[in-house]
Amino acid sequence: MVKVLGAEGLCVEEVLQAYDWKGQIEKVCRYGAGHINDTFEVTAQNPQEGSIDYILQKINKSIFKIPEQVMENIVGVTDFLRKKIVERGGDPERETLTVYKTKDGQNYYKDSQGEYWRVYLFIEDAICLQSVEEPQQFFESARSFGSFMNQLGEYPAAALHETIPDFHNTPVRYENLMRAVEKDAMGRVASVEKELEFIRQRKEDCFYLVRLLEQKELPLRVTHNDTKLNNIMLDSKTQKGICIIDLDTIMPGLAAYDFGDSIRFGAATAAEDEPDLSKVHFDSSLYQTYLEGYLQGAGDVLTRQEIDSLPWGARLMTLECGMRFLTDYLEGDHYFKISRPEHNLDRARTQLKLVWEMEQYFK
Ligand code: ADP
Ligand code: GN1
Ligand code: MG
Repeated sequence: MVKVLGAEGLCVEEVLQAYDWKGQIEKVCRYGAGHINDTFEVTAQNPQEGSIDYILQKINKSIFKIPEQVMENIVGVTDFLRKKIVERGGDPERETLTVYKTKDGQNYYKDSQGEYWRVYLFIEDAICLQSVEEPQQFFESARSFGSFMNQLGEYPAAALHETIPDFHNTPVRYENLMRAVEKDAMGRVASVEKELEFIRQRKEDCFYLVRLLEQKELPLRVTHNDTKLNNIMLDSKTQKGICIIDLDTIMPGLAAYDFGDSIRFGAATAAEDEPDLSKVHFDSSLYQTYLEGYLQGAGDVLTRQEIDSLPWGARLMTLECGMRFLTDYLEGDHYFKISRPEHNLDRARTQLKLVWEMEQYFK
């Protein structure tokens, strides 16, 4: 009997049948700290090899409207990376995600409820951090994200589907928030006037990067777009970046988006959802550490203007994420997973506090 934990109402048993596992399935357990998909660790027992793990994920199709396109992007990019890893003598099963195919040779399984599932090989002997423990870890993650963008420089960007339109279009995120304020679906607007005022004062800032893009001052690149620290695995022994995961939002974007999103999450003294704001500060020393690692990893591809845009990436990705959390709070928490009533509000507040401190630092 397979032990299944945290999958009430989902067709896990049916999904398990769709795959040829390399052993007897023992356990399926909810896993990780992602805000979007439903992630499970599947443990199989093999008489020769012992325990073998897999990652099983139900794709969030209310967010990723065309899951087939998400999978096409992921398979395209990981196939491309796999070739490069093999050429340099690396281990492709640890250094990029491997989509494990169904019995029918498909990259995903659509269950009888219409939900989309995928399986990845589990990246073994690696850690996934929720916060920086040692600056060196942040440096290594920066190097990996920088070199990820560098390697994808030759990837045909036109082949990528836009899995979430306007994902990092900060003015659009601002407008979405204003629409949520107008609707006030949950009657929560009155309690967040202070936060809204802070954001309204920064309306003009929201346009900074999109304008430079429009004016062709900044080039579009193939970017990850969700570069927080728990979307990279570090080798348990060497602590070096081994594999970049969560490839759902790989799309054309700006280097400043990837850089900024890492800073927003990693260069902070407290968790993204810390309710006690007195604990939340921007850590400028971690910022400098990340900058150094990112520039090293990106190599010589970044233009002068791109390098100059990185601090704006940090400010705007943080402001944007704060606006997204606040929008979700006002709309009734339908986007980000929450585990307490004011979770999204706490998240929004940490982001806005970080923005304010970044502004003082980058003045
Ligand atoms: P979400 O989109 O919900 O953030 P992720 O793809 O980031 O989902 O996965 C959630 C978590 O699961 C990650 O933060 C990581 O801890 C773990 N994870 C995902 N893929 C793998 C993998 N191939 N090997 C090991 N752990 C993984
Ligand atoms: C989500 O999927 P996850 O948890 O890695 C979100 C990011 C946000 C982040 C905030 C597809 O990332 O954009 O920055 O939460 N991903 C999506 O923690 O919306
Ligand atoms: Mg994730």
